[in-house]
Amino acid sequence: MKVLVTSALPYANGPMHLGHVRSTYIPADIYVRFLRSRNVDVKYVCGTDEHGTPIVIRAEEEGKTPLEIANRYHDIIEKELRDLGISFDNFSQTSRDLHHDLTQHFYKRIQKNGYIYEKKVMQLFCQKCGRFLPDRYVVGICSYCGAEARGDHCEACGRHLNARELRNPRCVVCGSVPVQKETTHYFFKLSAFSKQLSTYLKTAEISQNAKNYASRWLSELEDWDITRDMQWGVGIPNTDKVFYVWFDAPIGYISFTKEITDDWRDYWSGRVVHFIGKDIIYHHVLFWPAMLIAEGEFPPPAVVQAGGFLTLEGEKMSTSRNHVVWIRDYLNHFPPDYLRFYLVSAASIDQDIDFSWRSFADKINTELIGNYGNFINRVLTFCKNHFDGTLPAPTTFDSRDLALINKIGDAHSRVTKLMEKFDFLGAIRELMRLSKFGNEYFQSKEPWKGGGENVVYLSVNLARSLAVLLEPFIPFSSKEILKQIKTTGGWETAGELFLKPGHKIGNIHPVFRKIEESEVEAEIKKLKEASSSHRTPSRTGASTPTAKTPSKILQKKKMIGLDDFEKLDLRVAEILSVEPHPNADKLYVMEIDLGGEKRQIVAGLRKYYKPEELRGKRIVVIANLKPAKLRGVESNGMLLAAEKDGKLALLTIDKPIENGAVVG
Ligand code: B3M
Ligand code: ZN
Repeated sequence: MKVLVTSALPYANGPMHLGHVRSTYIPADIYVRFLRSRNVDVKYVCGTDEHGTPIVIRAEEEGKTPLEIANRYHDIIEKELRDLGISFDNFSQTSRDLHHDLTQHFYKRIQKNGYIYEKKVMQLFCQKCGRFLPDRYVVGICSYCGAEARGDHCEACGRHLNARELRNPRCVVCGSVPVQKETTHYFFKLSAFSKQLSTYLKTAEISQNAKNYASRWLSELEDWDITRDMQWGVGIPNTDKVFYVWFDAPIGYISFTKEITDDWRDYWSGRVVHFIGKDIIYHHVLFWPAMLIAEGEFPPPAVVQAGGFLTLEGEKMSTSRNHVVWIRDYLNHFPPDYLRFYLVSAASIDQDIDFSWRSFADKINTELIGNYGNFINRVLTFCKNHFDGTLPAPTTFDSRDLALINKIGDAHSRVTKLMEKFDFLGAIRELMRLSKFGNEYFQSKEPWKGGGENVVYLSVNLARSLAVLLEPFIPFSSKEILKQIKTTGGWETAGELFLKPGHKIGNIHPVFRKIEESEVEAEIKKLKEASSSHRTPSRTGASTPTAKTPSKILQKKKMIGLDDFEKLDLRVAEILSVEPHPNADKLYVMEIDLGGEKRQIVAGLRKYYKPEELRGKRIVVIANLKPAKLRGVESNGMLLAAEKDGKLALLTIDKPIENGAVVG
């Protein structure tokens, strides 16, 4: 049976960071390497998702074409992922002709089968920019949960949104309030599939988190607007519009297969396995299977595995605050296998986990190196030094030898079953237990006291088995260890004593290096510096640390006495007027009343508030801050605001009190 594995297509609008790789690329690659090692006929495809508003917005910001941006990030992302050992058979692009042709073919078949209809709709239109505002061109408040959301999706409640469902919408480019304008759109009849999707959810191998999430939506499936009034994307035949990026992107899974093999239809009629992040479950277990059923040529995907999220040092990752670890930076300092090992062995893939440099170093130093690396090293060194690198013929096995032989066979079959069930955490734990058993065996047999034929013969075989079974997880070091042992891989041979007496091992040297405490400290420092220098340049008090618990706050800023606090002259002020800053598009120039005294302050609020929302607001300001010029305009004080994850809220006064009242 042919197997086709995919990872979600990264948007080609920026480099990769740690959060991207954990949920989809590393698990998919582990699975694919496992299948290849078992000689399964598997292809692994992926590529950059190059349509949609994120790329266009980035292109506009940089004065480039969307294709230039897409090509640039396609190359960067591919290199980063391949350097991490992600072994795609194809890493393509959705901007290619083949993909456009296949998308249109798909659409025509879905239409012919009666699942597309046309409808006049009202869409948000920015009069200042002179264009419709699809998806990420607009931001506002999610009408379901009240959080700040983009036009197509609310991250807080996970809903797929229509931009018109946003309260208080604004154009992301110019900040204007859009108007509504009529346009004709094409809709996909998703609502016609609730029965089939309900059966699908019950029968397919879908990770439990995805099943639970998707089942909730089955009874409220709405038809899906697949049209966008913009230029960049796959053209809808006979119109001047393009498909919504989420219509064409999953078709990429098929077009990228078609690009590399004439047997693409067989792969798509075989077992298709999708690895995704948990934020795109809706698209993969509802939209996409329905599209496939509607198109009619291929069955819906057999497997969908949704990975959890990663936080970094206890906080949500944020590219805007630069609270991230970029893959390139990571690779400049540490081996790819360390990251792969850590991300898989920290928790099961469907769980959210926290990446901290300290726990990373601990896990690598104690488990990967202290246990496994140590076993490999001592066994191969002993074989080299005492048996001239040649496997001796064993003598009669005693009970400990036999226990080891059994362990190798048992672990092999257990790990195989766990891998088949996508339980990579279970598999790696099993392998670490086997390695630990190997260390204990070697130690207890004391081969340095003489004899040692059985120990060396069995231990070098175990070293090989471990390297073969760990290859999907840590391919670079496995390759090196297998080279040192002078042998090859092959999953099925890892449960036996594959190496025979007389086998000569090659040159040896330690494969792993310890992570030093100084490296951990340097990384933590780098992260702190990067995120503090990237905070929004504003006088809003936005650099207040955001953390969940008081103890975390205390970790970030040193303790102060009351006298330090009393140096601040905090006052209630009223905002009288708000004007855009003449030279800075993030700033407002505001006039405030401090109880008889009027002042001018400059604040970076433009992204978050409209002038009319600010006028008349009663806020808290630091009144004794030395005046400073911000982009040429003097600011006489600083207002207080709270910021977290790109959201910002002003501190306001909850009861009437005079302007100028002291806050303390
Ligand atoms: N481009 C990236 C994401 O939302 C999006 C995935 C497409 S998969 C077909 O994670
Ligand atoms: Zn606009």
